Amino acid sequence: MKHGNLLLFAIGLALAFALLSVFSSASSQEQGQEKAKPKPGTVVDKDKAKADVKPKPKPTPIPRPDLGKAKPDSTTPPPKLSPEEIRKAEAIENELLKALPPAPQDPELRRVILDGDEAVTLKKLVPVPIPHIPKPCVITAGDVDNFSYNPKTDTVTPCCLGPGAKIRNFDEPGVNKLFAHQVRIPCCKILAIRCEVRIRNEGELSYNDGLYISLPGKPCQTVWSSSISGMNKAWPGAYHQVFTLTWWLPPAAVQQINRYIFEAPGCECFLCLTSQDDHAVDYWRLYVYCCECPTARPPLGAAGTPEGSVTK
Ligand SMILES: [Ca+2]
Ligand SMILES: [Ca+2]
Ligand SMILES: [Ca+2]
Repeated sequence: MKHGNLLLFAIGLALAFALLSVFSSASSQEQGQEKAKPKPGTVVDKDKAKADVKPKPKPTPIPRPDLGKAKPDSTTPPPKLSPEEIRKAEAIENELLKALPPAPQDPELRRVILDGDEAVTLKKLVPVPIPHIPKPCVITAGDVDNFSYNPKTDTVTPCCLGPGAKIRNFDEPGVNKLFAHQVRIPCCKILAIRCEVRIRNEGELSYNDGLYISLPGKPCQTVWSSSISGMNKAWPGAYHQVFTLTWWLPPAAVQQINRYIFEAPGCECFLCLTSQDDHAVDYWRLYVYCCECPTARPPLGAAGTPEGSVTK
């Protein structure tokens, strides 16, 4: 009996196996993949699982934007430039930079004093001891709105640019444009100025971009300038990466601004905030620390108050 049962079982098993083989050979590749699926609870060999997944179709290459007409969005990778395109872009930049007032040669006017503790920095920057830290006059130019661009409202008041300059408004995307905007500053003796600007890398040759602060006039006089990479080693970072730069103007620059304020007719005082050329500008903000000692002139300009802000 036992042998008989065993024989029947063996025949059954052989038949089942034969049927299964026939079924398997006729099955599709998809079924094969399904068969390879691990049972619930088993450990998945991730590499093997990856190898089994159908390769994704190659993405269609993104057309390279025309120089100066780039309108990238945050999902587009930075366009990789060929050596020839780099040469072209450099030529465009060199032409563009001719519209800017010359950068100061004096190393004291090119110093970068990065933002630090307010009291400690003021103590270092102000030549005479101050009894207490005065409240700064805050001047905001442009809307603090994370680069929300509206061509009707984000317009700049251009300053210190030569004829034919390609001008960029606040929040305006794209490359090869100069940002230049005039702000009113308080008519006071200034102790120190802390600056803040929020910018976004727009690609192309953004690594060589720079910032300038000039005194309006004929000609304009640049009282401070720096390359952006000299202010933040992470610049330009990833395409469309946003940077908020904060720094103090060196005493030599403040001295020049004070001389200008002292001579400004009618106590009408302005600074020209400029930057070039492959980054968008969300806003600029200046914290102007006025000396509270009495002067013959009004302590503050009409548009600047410690609480308020002006855009022009
Ligand atoms: Ca805006
Ligand atoms: Ca550039
Ligand atoms: Ca803005």
